[in-house]
Amino acid sequence: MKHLVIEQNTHGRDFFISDIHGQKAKFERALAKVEFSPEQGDRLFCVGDLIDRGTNNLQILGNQKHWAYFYSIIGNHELMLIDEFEERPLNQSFGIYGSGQPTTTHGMNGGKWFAKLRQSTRERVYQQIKNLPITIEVKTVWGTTGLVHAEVPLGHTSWPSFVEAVQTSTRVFEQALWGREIIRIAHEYDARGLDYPDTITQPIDGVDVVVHGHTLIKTPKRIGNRLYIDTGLETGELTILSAEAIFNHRLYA
Ligand SMILES: [Mn+2]
Repeated sequence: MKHLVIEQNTHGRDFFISDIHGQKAKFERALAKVEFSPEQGDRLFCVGDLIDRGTNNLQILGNQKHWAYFYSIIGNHELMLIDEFEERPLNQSFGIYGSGQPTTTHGMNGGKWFAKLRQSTRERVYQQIKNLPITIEVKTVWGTTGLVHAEVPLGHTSWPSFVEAVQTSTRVFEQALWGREIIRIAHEYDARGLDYPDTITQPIDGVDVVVHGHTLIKTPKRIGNRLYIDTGLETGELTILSAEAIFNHRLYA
């Protein structure tokens, strides 16, 4: 899977969102809140998990595919879909042909909609998702933003080395898409009212901010230069942050 470097936006604004999970109404409310305008050059970056749980998966995927400047990286839900498709490239045992066979990991995690699609649609969705990058780097006037779905694993303190390790190490790849170690440590320290240890606040070099989704939180949460923005289920609304807001620290403490 690719790593993508996106140069500075010379026309409009850049926005970051995560874990849309097929929820069209929430997605549209988030865009309306910031008056998102692709016509004026605004760009949108999703930190993975476009799909599953909601009922508008194909529509969100269609938006990602056809809108100008709607980028997304891959999340663990996209990864589960890829695994499901590659294991069973034909959908004979699912959906309208369903025969009570055991479901897949993807199916158990909000992904049953995929098995119900006709085969040509499944192939199209698979191709789109398989082509999503795993990491994106977005240059902005204020600094560089790195995007990866779940986390940069503990002990990785250089963005360029991490980006390379994701490509070469299965373990790092899986942690990058599924990991919750850093935020779990932060929650433990929060619960005890203690300052975070250096192991998790040590900045990741070679990038100014790293944006993550994946782990549900009440409000956007910063740990060192890692920023977690998945508020989609806790508050019922998706968080959408502009690059300007992120770098000026206006929307998170
Ligand atoms: Mn996730």
